[in-house]
Formats: sequence, C-alpha cells, structure tokens
Amino acid sequence: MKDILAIGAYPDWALDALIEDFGARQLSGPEALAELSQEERGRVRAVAYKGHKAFDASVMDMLPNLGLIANFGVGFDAIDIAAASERGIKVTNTPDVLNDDVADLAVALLIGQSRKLVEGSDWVRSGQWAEKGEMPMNRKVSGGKAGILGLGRIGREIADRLAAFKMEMHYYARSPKDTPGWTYHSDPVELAGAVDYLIVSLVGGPATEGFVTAGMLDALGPDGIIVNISRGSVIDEAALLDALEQNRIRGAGLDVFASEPNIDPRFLALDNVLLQPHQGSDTVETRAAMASLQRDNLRAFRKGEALLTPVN
Ligand code: 8YV
Repeated sequence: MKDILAIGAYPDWALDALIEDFGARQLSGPEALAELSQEERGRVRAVAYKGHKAFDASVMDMLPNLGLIANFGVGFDAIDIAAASERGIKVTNTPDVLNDDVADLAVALLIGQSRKLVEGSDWVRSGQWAEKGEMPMNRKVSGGKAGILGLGRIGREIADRLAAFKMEMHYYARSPKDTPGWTYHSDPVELAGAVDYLIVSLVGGPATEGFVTAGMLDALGPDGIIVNISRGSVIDEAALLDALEQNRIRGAGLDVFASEPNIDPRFLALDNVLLQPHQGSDTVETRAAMASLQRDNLRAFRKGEALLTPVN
C-alpha cells in the first residue's frame, strides 16, 4: 500500500532507499498530485518532501489523511507550518547534520571572493600568468572584521571558523549569546557598519523576507563583502544587485538566490560576485545523513513513536 509519497527531485540512491524502506511512490513536485486519483491521494499518510516549491494549504488539502511532512533539509520555509498545524499534520526537518558543510561553504565563499580564487584559476588557465606575471592583488581575510547575521546553529559554526582566522567577531541575534570577546549588535545596520565581511545565516521565511536592506548594504560599504548561505529571500535582491553594479559594496559570495535555479540574469554580468548553485549541504556524506534522518522520522511516524526532529 503506497501510503508514503516522495515528492521532489531525489537522487537515485535516496529514492531507492525510500522505495525499499517504505514502498514510497515518487512525484516530481506538489503540482503532480493532480495526476493522482482521489482514492490514491486519500491513502497518503506521509510525504518525504524535497524542494523549495510551496507546500501550502492548497497542497495539504489534496491529501486529506496526511499526518507527516518529513522535509529533506533544515530550512522549511517552503512549507506552511501554520496550515500544517491547523490540519494536525506534523512536520520534521534535518537540522544539525548539515551545519559543518554549510559553514564550510560560507567560509569558502568569503575567502574565495576576497582572495579572488576563480579569477586566479582563470589567470593560470588563460596563460595570463606566463604572459603578464602576477595577477592583480586581492584582499586579506585573516584579522578582518566579520559580522554574523543570525547566530543559530549554522551561524555559530561559521563564527567559530572565522574566529580561528583571528577575525574580530561581531554578530546580530534576537538576544546576546554567551560569546566572550564577540560584540553583540541589536541593530543589524549597526552590525553591517562595524564589519568588512557580513555573513547571512538567518532562517528563511516571511519573518526575514528582505531583512538585508539597501541601508544595510550601504552601511557595509565599498570595502565590504556579503556572503549568503541561508535563503535568497533574506536579502532585498534588487537592492543587492544595485549595490554590486554601482560598486557600493566590494562583492558578494552567494549560494542562494530569490529565484532558483533561474537566477536574475543581472548577476551573470557582474565581476564582483562568486556564485554557487545552492550546494551548501550537497556533499556525499551530509546528503546521506540528511536522507537517513528523513527516513528515521518517517519510520518513527509509522511506528507511532516520537518524531526525532519535529518542527511543529
Ligand atoms: C537543500 C537546504 O538544498 O537544508 C536546507 O535548508 O537549503 C539544503 O540543504 C535542500 O533542502 C534540499 O532540497
């Protein structure tokens, strides 16, 4: 009996495990639910969800017996949690197992952008090294001033890494944390004004939409670099593009965008951005851990046991 749907673009190994463990049936996205009969939809008790398309009330109402949405990912901004709770639907996510990878990528984006690693590689490959000599100078990272916007689980991992680069640490969070020697800013604009490197690690969703404003980018200033590994929605993207085009900030390292994977083409014309395809957690090791945690939640739900990582 197919009571579990795997909705989203799963790699074969993850889908195979969902089929083997639960006899799951795959759908490409929530819109494909319309292809199922009412009877098939009525049988569905749980969804293993992977993706960033909206899983909202209208989707939930197509699955009248849904009891669990097990999300593949820590961020659940695509899922309307209030609508799920109203319907008695539990939601789980995959926190912690991806913290290291996402933090590693944030640091890589920061260093890669400041030390111009892509340009350096191009300098070698294009023969300019042999032809012209040293590449144009870039900018020092160690000992600089770093600002973490959102000191949650991932933000903390990023901060710990940057502190090891002898950086002066600043952060914004809803309340000060136990971080001796680091400077807390209750005002995000003040944080941006105090640092050279601003790393965005706030959760996505309506509460943080457009949190990084033009004013914050101007406070960061022409020497500043912004890195985003959370959600594109957290930054006012039009304001970011304006600031980059007008060199009002030095650059950006971005793994996430407002519209993925069809990002705003204005990004592609810029030479002061380092762009990545939302690959923060995309290592063999971490994706295996995320898939396993998702399946553990499905298993617990099936057995009527406590969910491992509940959201609501
Ligand atoms: C994944 C993510 O890209 O965990 C998250 O919140 O954004 C990423 O790890 C995504 O969830 C997988 O589809």
